[in-house]
Amino acid sequence: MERTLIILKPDAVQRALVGELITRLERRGLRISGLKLIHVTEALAGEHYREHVGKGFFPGLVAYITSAPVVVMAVDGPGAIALVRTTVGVTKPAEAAPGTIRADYGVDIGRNLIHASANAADAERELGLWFGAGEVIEYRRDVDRWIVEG
Ligand code: 3AN
Repeated sequence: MERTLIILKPDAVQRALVGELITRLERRGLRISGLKLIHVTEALAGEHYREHVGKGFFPGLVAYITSAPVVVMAVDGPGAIALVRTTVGVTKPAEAAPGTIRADYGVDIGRNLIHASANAADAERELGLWFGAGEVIEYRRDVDRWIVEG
C-alpha cells in the first residue's frame, strides 16, 4: 500500500470541480486518508516547489497556488503514487491523454488543476510538509476487499 499527496489547485476550487475530481479518485478505488481546505502561504508554496526556484515560471507558479484556497489530500492504494499520476496526466494539459484529469478539464499549463507527488521520495516529503501529526488517518473500508485482492 502506498500513500501520495494530491492538491486540488485554486482553479479546481474556483471552478467548483472539487467534488468531480475527488469522485474520480474515489471511483478508481483510492482511499482518502487526509483531506483539508487551506489557503497556501508563500513559504509553504516555496518549500513545496523548491526544485523550481529560479525558473522563469516560478513567480507565476507561487502566485497561482497562493491565489485562493486549495484542497489537499492524502490518498492510499496499491501503487498509488504512479497510479494517481496516470489519472492526473502529464504536466501540459494540451499533451495529456484524453481521460486524464488535466486533459479532460484543462487547456493551460499554468492552470492544470491538480498536483500529485511524482515519486516515493517526493510523496514522503510532501505529505510531511502539508499534513501535521494526527491529520492523516489509518483505517480500512469494508469495500477495500472488492478493490484489492487478498
Ligand atoms: P507536475 O505537476 O506534472 O509534476 P512539475 O513538478 O514539473 O510538474 O511542475 C510543477 C508545476 O509547475 C506544474 N504542475 C505546473 O503548474 C508548473 N510548471 C511546470 N513547468 C512549467 C512551465 N514550463 N511553464 C509554466 N508552468 C510550469
